[in-house]
Amino acid sequence: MELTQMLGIKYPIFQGAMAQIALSPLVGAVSNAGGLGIIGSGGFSAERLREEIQRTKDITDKPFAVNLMLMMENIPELIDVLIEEGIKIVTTGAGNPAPYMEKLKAHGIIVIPVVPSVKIAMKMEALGVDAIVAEGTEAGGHVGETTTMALLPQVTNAVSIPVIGAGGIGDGRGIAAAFALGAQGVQVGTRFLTTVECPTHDNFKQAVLDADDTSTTVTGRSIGGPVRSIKNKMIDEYIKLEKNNASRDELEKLSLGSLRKAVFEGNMDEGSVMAGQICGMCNKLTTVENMITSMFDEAQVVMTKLGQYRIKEKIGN
Ligand code: TUI
Repeated sequence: MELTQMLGIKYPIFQGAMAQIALSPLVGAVSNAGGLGIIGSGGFSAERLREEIQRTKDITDKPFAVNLMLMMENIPELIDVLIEEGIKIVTTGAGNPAPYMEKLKAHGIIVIPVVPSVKIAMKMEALGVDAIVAEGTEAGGHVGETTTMALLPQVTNAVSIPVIGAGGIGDGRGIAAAFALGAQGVQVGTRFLTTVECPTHDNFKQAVLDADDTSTTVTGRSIGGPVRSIKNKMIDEYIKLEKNNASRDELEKLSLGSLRKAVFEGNMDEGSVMAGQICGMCNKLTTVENMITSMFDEAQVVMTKLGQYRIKEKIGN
């Protein structure tokens, strides 16, 4: 079945479930525009998740999903809430959803994990998930090692369920490229940071608008939690600590609460400004609807042009 049909959406685009950012204003706008809005529940209590689901329902009557950040300790409580609220699509990140599969499937929930490698993609397919988001290291936040360009064709070869490409996709060319590599859809995070509806502090949006292709870096590898974010004073200090073999405690002390500092307080020196490498191309503030429709319009133009490309003429044959 087509991915769009399976999920009841118009455009095969997921909005990345960015922690503290993917809240009802953004999620509702994406679903209203025909994409799949996804609530990021990272850092939420059960009651906070319920509130955000209800707020989203006030904005849209279209399908939307909830993402479970599996490093959280209260996943069972969050699952009870999303079942009670009638959520039908769940994406997962940063871990293995195996312990929760039986319950989610028993409630008819579509489960779509985000994976960073072929090995984990195959493990997820064997677990009975419905589709997979294959996320390359270009993405923001918690990332794997493999690039989207290398990951997507290998994952689409390895599994027979639908694959959604993620990491470094920010315009119609990126969508066309993901399709060329075998994906049925895309997940986009960073490009949504420069939309009117994105509920971050203006300083956060400005940092993404101002960033270039080399503005991000990955920290946290030394403690097994690699995270991509825009370089700033906090990241410089983090890198120094990592070079000096600082303990997990020291590193966590520096990054504790730093995402909230950036997202809500607009503190661009001490905050964690998670964003993907495509931030260098996110230099215009647009509405969510405009962004989604123009991305797919552009993808269609690119794909038509490529369809007319005659390789044999180019090589004089
Ligand atoms: O999860 C993400 N991106 C995230 S989560 C996040 S919240 C956070 N905040 C502060 C520090 C660290 C995290 C920010 N960004 N993307 C999806 C993703 N999932 N990337 C990689 C994975 C992943 C990794 C290992 C998925 C599965 C996995 O292992 C599964 C297994 O079988 O062990």
